[in-house]
Amino acid sequence: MKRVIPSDVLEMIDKNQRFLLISHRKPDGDAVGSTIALGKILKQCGKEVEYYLDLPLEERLDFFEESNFFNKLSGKAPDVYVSLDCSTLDYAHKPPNFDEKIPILVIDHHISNSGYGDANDIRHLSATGELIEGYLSKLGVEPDEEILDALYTAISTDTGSFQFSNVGANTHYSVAHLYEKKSDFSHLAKRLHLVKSYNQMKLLGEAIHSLRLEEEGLIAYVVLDYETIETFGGYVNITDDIANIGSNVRDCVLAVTLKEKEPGWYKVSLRTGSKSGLNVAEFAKKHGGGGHLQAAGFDYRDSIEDLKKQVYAFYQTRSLNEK
Ligand SMILES: [Mn+2]
Repeated sequence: MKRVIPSDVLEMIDKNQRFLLISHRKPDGDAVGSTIALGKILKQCGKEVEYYLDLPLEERLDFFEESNFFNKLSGKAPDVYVSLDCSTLDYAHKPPNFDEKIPILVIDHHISNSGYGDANDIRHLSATGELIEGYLSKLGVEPDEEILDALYTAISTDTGSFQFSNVGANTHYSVAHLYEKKSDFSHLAKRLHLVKSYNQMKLLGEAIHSLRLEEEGLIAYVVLDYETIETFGGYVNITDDIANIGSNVRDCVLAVTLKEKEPGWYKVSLRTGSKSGLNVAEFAKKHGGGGHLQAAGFDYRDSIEDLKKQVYAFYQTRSLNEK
C-alpha cells in the first residue's frame, strides 16, 4: 500500500512538460537528494526540468553535478511546480514571481502536510527520498549513479543513518533497491555523517570539553561561547551533532546546548529521549522557537543562570510514571 503513487500524480507528470522543482528553506539532505533524484528521473522521461533551491548548500551536500543546474531559471513559466519535502507552502523557498495560478504537485512524507497541492503524494515514510525511489520502477527509469547517490543521501540523512524511529522495513526495502544497482555506499555514508572540516571537528571537541551535568546527571549542558566559535572559523551549524552530545550521555534525560552566535545571543537546542515524558517543543515555543517532541530550539538573550532555572522547572514537570 505504501508503495502506491496516486494516479492523479502520475497523470500530472504524464500530461505536462515543464517542471520547476522547489523545496523547503535551508534544504537538508532529503530536500537536496529527493529534488536531484526526481529532477533527473523527469529528465529521463523527456521532461524539461528547472530547480530553485535555497543556496548555498551545506558543504557535505555540495557535490552533485546536477546542482550546477540549480537556480538557472530560463524565465519561462513552468507547467507545474513540484514541492518536495515541504510540509507547508509557507515554508517553501519559492522562486521570484512565483505564480499561484500554476498547478502544484506536492511530494512529501511529513504527517503534518495538509495536501496543499493540486495533486499530492503524501505518504508517511522515513524520507521524501523513499517516496521518490518508488518513482523509478513506476516510470520505468534506470537510475544512474548520481540518482542512486541522491536517494541514498535523502534516506540516510533523514533517518540519522538508519538509527531514528522513522525507519521501517519499507525503508530498508527501498535502500535494498539502491544496493541492487550499486554495491558500496560507504564512501558517501562517511561524507554525510562523519567527515567535518578541521574547524568543525575542533568545535566538536570544545563542545564535549564544556559538557557539564546537573541534577545528578539528569540534565546536561554544553556551551560554546562566542570567542571559541570565532577561534574555529565563526561558523555554527545549528543542526549538527553537537546538539546531541548531552543526550548521548548515559542516564541523561534532558540536554541543553547553547551556542553564542553573537555576543550575548544564544542559539539554544534541546534534546530528550522518546521515553522522557518531556515535550521540548513546548518549552521552545514559549521562547519563540519550535521543533519536535524530542528536538527543539530557540534564540535566547538573557542570563544563562535564569535559563537554567527555567529548564529545571520544565524538567520537573515530567510525569513521574514515565521514564
Ligand atoms: Mn524529509
